[in-house]
Amino acid sequence: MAEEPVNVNEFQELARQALPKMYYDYYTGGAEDQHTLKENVEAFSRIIIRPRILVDVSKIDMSTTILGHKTSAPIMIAPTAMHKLAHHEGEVATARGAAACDIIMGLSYMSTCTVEEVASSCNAVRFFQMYVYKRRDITALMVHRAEKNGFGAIILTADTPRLGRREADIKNKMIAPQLKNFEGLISTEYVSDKGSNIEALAAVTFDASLCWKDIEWLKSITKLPILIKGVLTSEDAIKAIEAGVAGIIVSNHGARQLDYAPATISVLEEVVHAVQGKVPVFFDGGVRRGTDIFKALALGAKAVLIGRAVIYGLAAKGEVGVKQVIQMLRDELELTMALSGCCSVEDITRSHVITEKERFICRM
Ligand code: HOC
Repeated sequence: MAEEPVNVNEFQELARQALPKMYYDYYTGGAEDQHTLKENVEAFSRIIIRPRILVDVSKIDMSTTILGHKTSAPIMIAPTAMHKLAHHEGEVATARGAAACDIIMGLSYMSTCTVEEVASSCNAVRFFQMYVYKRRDITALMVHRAEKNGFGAIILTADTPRLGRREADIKNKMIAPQLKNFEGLISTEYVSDKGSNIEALAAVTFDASLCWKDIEWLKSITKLPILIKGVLTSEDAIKAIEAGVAGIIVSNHGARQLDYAPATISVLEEVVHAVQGKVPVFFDGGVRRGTDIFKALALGAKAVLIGRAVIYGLAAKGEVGVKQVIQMLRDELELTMALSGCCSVEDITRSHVITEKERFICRM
């Protein structure tokens, strides 16, 4: 029997073995030179943890509250597209994994199971990720379906006026299936002779004219709290607060949009400072270890969203793999907290990490 994976990187290898190359490349790939893709992961390794000793860590509580929902850990499943490309049970398996671990799942607009199927599959707390389509009637319908099916928040992905250039998808002629949420509304089996059909589909559906004033429109059609995903600067963080969002997600879309955008962990603190505690700041990008989660929390994130790692678990073992990946990251976070002298997430403070910039200043 093959050895059990002991970390996320080993799950990635299992996913590579399990998936057709086209789908593995779709999930793992980043934009253009993939500079930001590498940086998202490597920037974590330049942040050092400052542990404290002789603290009673015999009991560790990782639980936290996210927009009023109690969760077992400051970890959420990031919304990622088309889970049935990874596993035949798709987002239903992911949601069940989230429910078993008592964490929140972000469901993608571009899911391969419908919002209704996911909602009726388990009792996971779910947030609904969306794009704004040129067809506002379809966008509004999707928001209402999410509301009706008990989703707890809307995550507006705001960094995608166009799809980033993912060269592996172009070479592989990546094809998206008919996306279940849009069946009977629009065909997503859009064919392009340019290579990847997902790029072509995004071009015909996503509203590239979307801007800050449109948050007002979104607020007018839903009572759900709105999180804005894709913030990388203090300027946009301030605009997001002015627009009245309930939270901010620092994200570069898994480095799949603008190459040479900053590694998310390198700009988290800038955003946290700009927000001044007015709304929670969440984080995604490059998380592979519990130590990464600890670093993001120390730099001010309320919780961390996990994207690719969950897909690797799903591709390798379905619902069980999702559970194992989350459990693995929770265990690693718990160990990091114990070895750093933190009994609860509130105990993790800015003084528990030192960034590369600070080390550089110390040396001067
Ligand atoms: C079919 C259009 O967030 C990604 C996803 C968005 C995909 C658009 C799919 O691949 O980054």
